[in-house]
Amino acid sequence: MTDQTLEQLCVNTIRMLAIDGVQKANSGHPGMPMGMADGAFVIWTQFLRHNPRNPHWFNRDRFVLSAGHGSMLLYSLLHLTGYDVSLDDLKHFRQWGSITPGHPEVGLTPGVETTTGPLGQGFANGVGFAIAEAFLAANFNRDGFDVIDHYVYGIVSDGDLMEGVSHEAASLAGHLQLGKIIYLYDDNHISIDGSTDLAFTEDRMARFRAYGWHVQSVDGHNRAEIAAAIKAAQAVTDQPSIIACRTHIGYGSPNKQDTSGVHGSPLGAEEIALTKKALGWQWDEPFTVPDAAREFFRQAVAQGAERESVWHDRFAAYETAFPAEAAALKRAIAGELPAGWADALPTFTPADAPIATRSASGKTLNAIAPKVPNLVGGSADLAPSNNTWLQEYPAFSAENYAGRNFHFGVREHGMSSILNGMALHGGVIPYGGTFLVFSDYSRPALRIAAL
Ligand SMILES: Cc1ncc(C[n+]2csc(CCOP(=O)(O)OP(=O)(O)O)c2C)c(N)n1
Repeated sequence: MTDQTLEQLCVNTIRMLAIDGVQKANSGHPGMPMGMADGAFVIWTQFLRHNPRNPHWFNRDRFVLSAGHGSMLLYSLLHLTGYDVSLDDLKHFRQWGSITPGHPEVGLTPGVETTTGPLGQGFANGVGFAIAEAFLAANFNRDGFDVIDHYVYGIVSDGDLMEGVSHEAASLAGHLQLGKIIYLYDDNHISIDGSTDLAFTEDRMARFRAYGWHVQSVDGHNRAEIAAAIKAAQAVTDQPSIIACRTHIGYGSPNKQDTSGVHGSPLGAEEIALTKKALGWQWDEPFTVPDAAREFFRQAVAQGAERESVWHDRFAAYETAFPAEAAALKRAIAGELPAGWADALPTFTPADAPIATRSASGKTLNAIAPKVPNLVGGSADLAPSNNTWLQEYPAFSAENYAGRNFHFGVREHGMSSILNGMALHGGVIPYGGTFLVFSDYSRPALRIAAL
């Protein structure tokens, strides 16, 4: 088998697992996984540094499937690359009690980095991942010891880019020059109502250029082009990257490709048979994973173990050279608070003069800030009113990622979704503030955080 034929077999395996999962559940979204299988294959087999046997390895690259309805794409990749997601789990897609719900849920499925489904939020969560990475790298890395150094990859869809929260997060990410973000945009011209021409006609990539992003466009089914674009994106370190991949939703389905009909409905037995024929898929049995494809994907297990082990060696050398920093970083990663962190907490009693809750909050934040160095946060342009500013510390900015105070701008939904990403990344304890009346704009992210 040539490399190209093997790659094609692997990509079609992803497609077929998604088709079969949705067909068996009799609900779900096959179109997006079929269209983005090439792009996802390139990220997951050529770029993503992860360890399927330890989804919690701290320095792993993060992958965000912002278009969460394409969950079968992610579940197929998790299964194929060797996470604890079995073929049986794929067969129980969307079933009560399974680890493969309709949309990805963090904490339920190994390898799922964030809960997605409400479009746009995953985009912003990824910005939070990148901010946490930048903050930890700036504070803890030392010359020759890049112990924190990873990318944030993601797949974002038309729906993601239509939602306001992605506009807010993209604007801030460009301003902050977060170069570790690399998103593939599933530019398939289709959403639920039909063509994106019905409601989404601006020049999307010009918009991202204006935000300060590095922008490229490729044929989303040309894997060499996609890989070259990701390499080019990696080389640009002071701009987030978006790569518009012109894809065909439902790729391979003779009658449903390029239609909204394949977005959120099973293909049906007849169309599956036709699709198999069109893709040159020779197996009748659903959920078939050809041995050659499994073997190829499963290289991720040995590679992942090796990558994590190299990182542990680097961390051990760092610990010898910088014991205090290493101890603080380990504590931050473990989510532990330093001993005595509460000693400086102010007390408020009924005998005291009345105090506004935002003043009490500000006093408390500033009292514990020196003791808890990874406490970071800010406000949606209301820092002086909400008392979120940590007085003794600088701002987080493109010039200083070590700063602890965030200017989120007037972007409540973006701020809160970014905070969710920062919290999920780990290593930082994020907070955000606004007035209660404006917190309604944060509500979708608060709801997801509460879940
Ligand atoms: C906030 C939010 N609103 C509505 C939906 C329902 N919904 C799911 S997918 C989708 C749009 C699909 O278009 P696109 O993002 O281009 O995905 P594709 O059709 O390419 O799979 C919508 C409106 C949602 N998931 N989240």
